[in-house]
Amino acid sequence: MENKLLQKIAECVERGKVDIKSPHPPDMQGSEGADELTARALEAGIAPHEVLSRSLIEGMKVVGERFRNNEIYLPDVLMSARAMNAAMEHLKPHFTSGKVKYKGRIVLGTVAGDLHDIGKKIVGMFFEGGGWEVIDCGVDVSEPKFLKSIEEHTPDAVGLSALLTTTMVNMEGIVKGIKTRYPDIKVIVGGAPVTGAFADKIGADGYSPDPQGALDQLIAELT
Ligand code: B1M
Repeated sequence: MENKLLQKIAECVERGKVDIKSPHPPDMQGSEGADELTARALEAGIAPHEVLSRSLIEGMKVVGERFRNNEIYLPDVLMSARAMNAAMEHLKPHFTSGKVKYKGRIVLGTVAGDLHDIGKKIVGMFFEGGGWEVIDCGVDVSEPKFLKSIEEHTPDAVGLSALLTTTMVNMEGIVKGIKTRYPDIKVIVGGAPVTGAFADKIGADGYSPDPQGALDQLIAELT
């Protein structure tokens, strides 16, 4: 029953089925979507981490492969992103600790030119779950925007995300700008095309391919 439910949620992400009211895709009209099924999975006691990794991330992997192979197009990918976001709304409270005293503060953003925000939001959820205060600057965040947010919020760390090979190069200027003005602030980078070697080359303090690794690295850097 658990596997079946998780499989159904993954299918909703793959097909872009947001909720029961959503008319897309036509052959799934009237059936529950990522929204309702995720709520049901949590009610049934399935761990939020399981839903995230086995349904949402797995479903999105399939979407990426189909998009790369020209089997689906941008509007389909957008519907999948909506379905994933609807599911994530249910998971979010389970990842946040609810602690009043934060362990640290991080400014997060997807770098200039890049509109992908799902992975960055998940990173934010892990940090909140780890007791950090997260200031999410959103997507398409330029160096001046990061600097303004740092000035305003005085974080311990900044996290940069990029999903495109054409935008990860924008990380270099942003990292340099931050490190020049705020040498003590730790800067960590991530996102599918980013590698440890690239992070070293651009002068970032840390890199992780996944959210938990980013959290662990920052804790190690700051203690
Ligand atoms: Co785009 N897209 N997209 N897209 N999209 C990719 C990234 C792509 C790989 C698809 C493909 O071709 N197979 C490809 C990039 C190729 C490349 O550069 N190598 C691509 C392309 C080409 C494009 C456009 C250029 C398409 C076009 O217009 N022709 C365009 C660019 C728009 C722009 O940004 N300027 C575009 C647009 C979009 C949508 C808007 C439709 C939508 C985004 C919606 C949204 O985010 N709200 C979208 C989506 C959904 C994808 C795919 C299918 C899924 C991305 C995703 O959300 N993955 C993606 C293919 C894929 O990745 N399979 C693709 C799920 C998410 C949980 O994983 O984001 O990797 P991810 O995050 C992970 C880790 O990377 C890591 O942790 C996260 C959780 O596990 N991580 C960090 C991320 N940030 C981190 C930071 C850290 C640490 C870890 O520390 C700070």
